[in-house]
Order: sequence, then C-alpha cells, then structure tokens
Amino acid sequence: MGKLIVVSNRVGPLKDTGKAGGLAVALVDVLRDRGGVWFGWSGQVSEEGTFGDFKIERSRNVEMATLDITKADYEEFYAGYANRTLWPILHYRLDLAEFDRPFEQGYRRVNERFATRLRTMLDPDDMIWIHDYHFFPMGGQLRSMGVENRIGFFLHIPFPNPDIITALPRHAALVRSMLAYDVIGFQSQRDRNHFVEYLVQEAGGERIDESRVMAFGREVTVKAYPIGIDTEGFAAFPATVEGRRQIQRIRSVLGPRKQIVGVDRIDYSKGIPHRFRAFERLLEDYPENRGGVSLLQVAPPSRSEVMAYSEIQRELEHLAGQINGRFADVDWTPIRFIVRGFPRKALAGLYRASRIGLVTPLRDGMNLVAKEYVAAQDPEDPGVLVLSRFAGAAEELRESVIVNPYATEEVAASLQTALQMPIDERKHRHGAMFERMMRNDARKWANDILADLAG
Ligand code: GDG
Repeated sequence: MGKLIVVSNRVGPLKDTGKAGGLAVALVDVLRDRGGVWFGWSGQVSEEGTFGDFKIERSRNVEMATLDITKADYEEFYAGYANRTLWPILHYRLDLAEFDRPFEQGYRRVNERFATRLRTMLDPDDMIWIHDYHFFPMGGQLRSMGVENRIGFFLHIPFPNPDIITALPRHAALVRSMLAYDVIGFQSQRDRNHFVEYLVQEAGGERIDESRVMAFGREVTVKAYPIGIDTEGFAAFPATVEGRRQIQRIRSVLGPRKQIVGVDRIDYSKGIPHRFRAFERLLEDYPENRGGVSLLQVAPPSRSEVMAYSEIQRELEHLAGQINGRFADVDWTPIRFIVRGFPRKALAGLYRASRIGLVTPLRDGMNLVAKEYVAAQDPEDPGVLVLSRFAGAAEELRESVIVNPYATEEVAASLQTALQMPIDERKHRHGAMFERMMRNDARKWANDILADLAG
C-alpha cells in the first residue's frame, strides 16, 4: 500500500494543540494509519522567487510539506478567486461575487505550481486526497502531467444548483477539471445531487447508478460523505479544567437566567445578523423573556482583508448596540457579542452552559458548531439545538428544531418552543442525535472516502 497524500490550503497542526479543529485531528489520524504527507500552503507570504522550497515538519510516520506563496498569489488566488469569487458563488451570493481576470489567472497559477511540486513526491501506489474549493483544478492539472494515481476530492462547502453555478464565468472548464478525480465527495445529498444535475443538464452526463456518473468520457464516483466531529473527544471537553471553569463563570453571571449561544467565524454565510434580529423578535413577541434570556455570540474575525467581511463586523456591532440599548436593564445585557476566539475546551464549556445552541447559516456545507453543541450537552439535562434548514447538518440532525433563518418570526417562535421544551423531549432529541454522531464521527467520514478511493 502506498502512502496517503492529503492536500488542503491550510495544513496542520500535527500535534493536538488544543486549537486544532476536529478536521485536523481526523486527518492526522488517517495519515497515521497508513503513513503519509499533508501538503499545502505554509500560511506564509514570501518574495517572488523564494517560494520554491518545501518546509517540512515531521512527527513519526506523518509529514507536513508546505509551500509559501507570493503577495500576488495571496491577493489573486486566496483573497481573490477563492474568497471573492468562489466562496460567495458557492454560498448562493451572486450579489457579492467579484469576477476579475487576474484572480482566475492567479488561481490557476497557484494550483499548477502546487500540482508540479506534488508530483515530485509521488510514488506509483500513493493515494491523493485533495480538499476544497481552493484546489478544484489540481486533479486535472496532475492528470495532464501524466499522473495516474487514484485522486479523490472533497468539497467542504455547498455546491449550488446549476442555475447558480452557471453564473460563474468559465464554469464548464472548472467542472470539467473535476471529472479528473476518481471520487468526488460532497457534504450532503442535496449538494451531491446539484453536481449530478449540472453534469446531466450542462455537460451531457449520464447517471449510471446511485453513486456513479459518466461525463466528459470519464466514469467517476460521486457521493455525499457528511463530515463528522470527534464526538467522543468533544463530549469529554466540558469536564476538563478549562471546560468546567467556563461553565462556572457563566453560571455565576447568569444565575437563574437562560443563555442562547452562537459561535461562528464572522462570515456573511453564517446569518449572524438574522440571528440577532430573531433574538430581538423573541424579546418583542414573548416579553416574559426580557431580563431572563440572553444571547452570547462568539465571533472570531476572518478574512478581514475582504470588504464584505469587515462590513459585516461593523453591522453586527451596530445591531447588538441597538438591541441592547432598547432592552437592556441594570442587571441584564441581552446580547454579549465577543469578537475573538476561545480555546476548544472553553468553547465546549460555553456550549454546555447554554440552554439553546442557535445555528442559523443562510448556507453552510455542513456546520460543525451544530455537532459540537450537541456533543457538549449534559445527557441528563441537555440543551436544544435550533438549526437552519440550509446547513448540511440539517440532513443528519433531524431531531433539532429546524428553522428558516430568513423567517425572523418563525425563528423567534422556535426559540420560545426550545426554551419551554420539557426535559423528556430534550433528552429524547439529544439522545438520538448524539448516538448518530457517535457512529458517524470524523474518523468514519475519512475512512469511508478513502475506502471508495482505494476502489
Ligand atoms: C467549513 C464549511 C464545514 C469557531 N469559533 C472558534 C472555533 N471555531 C471552530 C468551531 C468549528 C469550526 O471552527 C467552524 O467550523 P464550521 O463547520 O462551523 O464552519 P467553517 O469554518 O465555515 O467550515 C463548513 C467545515 O468546513 C468542515 O467541513 O462544516 O460548512 O463552511 O469547529 O468550533 N474554535 C476555537 N475558538 C473559537 O472561538 N478554538
């Protein structure tokens, strides 16, 4: 058996630093199983011409091999095509998408440079697993360099219906390059179906069976592989020193009040303003909650070099200020809006101390916060997950309270239902979701894809 090569934009960490997400942990686990390389961007920007050398970091049988990119690469490939063109389009935000020729050229250039370097480390039996929208064309570029290894691709974010995707200039070339993969994985059945619909409607593709599609002269496996978390590991976090400390801190300020929690990178896809308005509506329509329920929103900033992102932070600060000004009392602040991150164990404590986890993305490939919230609950007195129907997680977490994040009144009414939900119903819903998440954890996700990729 050859080695496994995982390719993703951000690489590592190899050791559990406490900051690593479940995804990093799962990928290191599968790399350890067979030995392998994790390849991608170093996170560093360097001068033109000096990016040629790999940075290597090794821990036992797993190696991290990363490359720097240049300032132009950063602006065109990363901040440009990946985050200003593909991210908005794939999240159904045609209004925010920017189409700029240099973006696309930079994107191809970086993919090609990475493919060229990847090829130098390949042995014939190696399996390559490429992640996410940063690297759609890399498989096709490797094939045109003569690479015949098995290559799989997993998309972490949504794949929209053909009406949306066809708005992308040169969408046909992008999709065509995806057919170079042997296995293409999506987060949800919905996204998987969108991709197949595109192939059938736009590219004369043919459905062969449940999981095989023929297009552009190639037959490929196209399936949904919903990503999981390290359910068991995360469920243990609230009992750690750091977890207990957060629970204690929150209980001491809350007293008998209840807390709703939201945790998201600041991103327009996460529906945070919609969430604030729904919470405001809860206070308007169900005034008994004034003074008794508060919303804690943790929102570490991300991609602040992209304008749409810095704008949304200002909008949220304004909105929180307005709602607090309107409803706050001397001993109660309706919204606590924290613009920074917490360590994962602390986060688990925040989840555990909150009666409701409120997850309202307008579009999301999966949404791991929803799963983490469920994993962190006390099984004897669990909180309620209120979850957007537009998160991939809604296909699996069917016992959550599913909402339409655009329907402010409906979300407010669902929050009220969740606040009043009797303990038996809370336990029943939580138990069903937790059990499913124990079976379908991050490790199973990776193993399922790799089993299909191994053929
Ligand atoms: C993409 C897709 C898909 C958040 N705040 C803090 C913190 N986080 C962690 C969460 C969670 C992760 O970041 C966020 O994951 P999500 O899944 O919610 O969202 P994206 O970042 O948009 O991820 C998404 C995912 O890829 C995986 O395939 O589910 O749909 O968009 O783990 O806990 N972590 C720490 N402090 C924070 O303040 N330590």
